[in-house]
Amino acid sequence: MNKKKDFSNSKDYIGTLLSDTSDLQIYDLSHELMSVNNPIFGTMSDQSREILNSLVEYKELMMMYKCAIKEIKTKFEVLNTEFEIRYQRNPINFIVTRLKRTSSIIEKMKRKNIPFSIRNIEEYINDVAGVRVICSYVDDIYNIAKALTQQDDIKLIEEKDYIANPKPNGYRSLHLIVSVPVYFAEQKKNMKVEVQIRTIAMDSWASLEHQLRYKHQITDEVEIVKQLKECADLISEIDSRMLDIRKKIEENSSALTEEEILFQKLCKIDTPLE
Ligand code: 0O2
Repeated sequence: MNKKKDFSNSKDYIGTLLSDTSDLQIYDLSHELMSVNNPIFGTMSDQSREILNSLVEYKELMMMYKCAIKEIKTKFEVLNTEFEIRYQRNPINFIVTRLKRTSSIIEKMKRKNIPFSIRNIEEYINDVAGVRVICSYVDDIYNIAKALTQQDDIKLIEEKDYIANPKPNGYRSLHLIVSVPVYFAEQKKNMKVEVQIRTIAMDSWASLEHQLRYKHQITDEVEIVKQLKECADLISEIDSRMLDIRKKIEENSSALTEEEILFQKLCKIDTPLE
């Protein structure tokens, strides 16, 4: 519930703003401050007003990215449910989503020499909204990516195939930048989402390697980097062998008669849908 506060003087206002930076509160405060009936409105400098306006815009943009994440996540969940019934197995093991932290957005913009503004975030930072999809097998990655990008409300902006072309450190993953329309109460907005699709093994490798990137002054770093690269190559080998084995199992089951296949499908129909 929104609590009304007494902001009879501007120091209280700024103090509250700085000491309590919960998202919702900044949003409430900023809106309240902007209201023409608020006595403080007239006493504010143009600069303060501009800062607060930007805060409101920033929070609104993040809300929109959150909604875009929900749209993309739902699309993958729908595909997973369909594949489960159609092919009797789940191509997706799990999905993780994240909204990029403000500090990471600022850091990335600094690194790329992009001035910080709401418009520049939307235009140049493609991974504010992130959806990571973890699959069992390498062919699932491409099947699920194709099933998403061929949907007529999805626009593929960029594709980076780090599975076909791994990074020198061994990083493997399929990256897509897509745009998805999100319908709000008064507008439709096309929002960019970064989708990373990879196998369970590629994902556990990336998590370990990610730790290395954020730890500074590690002794034996050269050796660790070398070992990680070796692990990445082994993982790639294992992923491809596992896929071969699954295909062999499927080939064997395709020797079943039509009646046997129908019976298997009937058994599967009883599986409760989540
Ligand atoms: P975080 O913490 O995941 O947000 P671009 O966005 O195209 O301008 P960028 O960011 O280099 O440039 O794009 P790329 O190569 O597609 O990488 C984006 C994300 O992929 C990274 O986000 C990581 O999540 C992941 N990634 C890329 N390379 C590696 C790697 O070598 N190791 C690991 N563990 N992850 C990697 P962020 O912003 O770096 O970080």
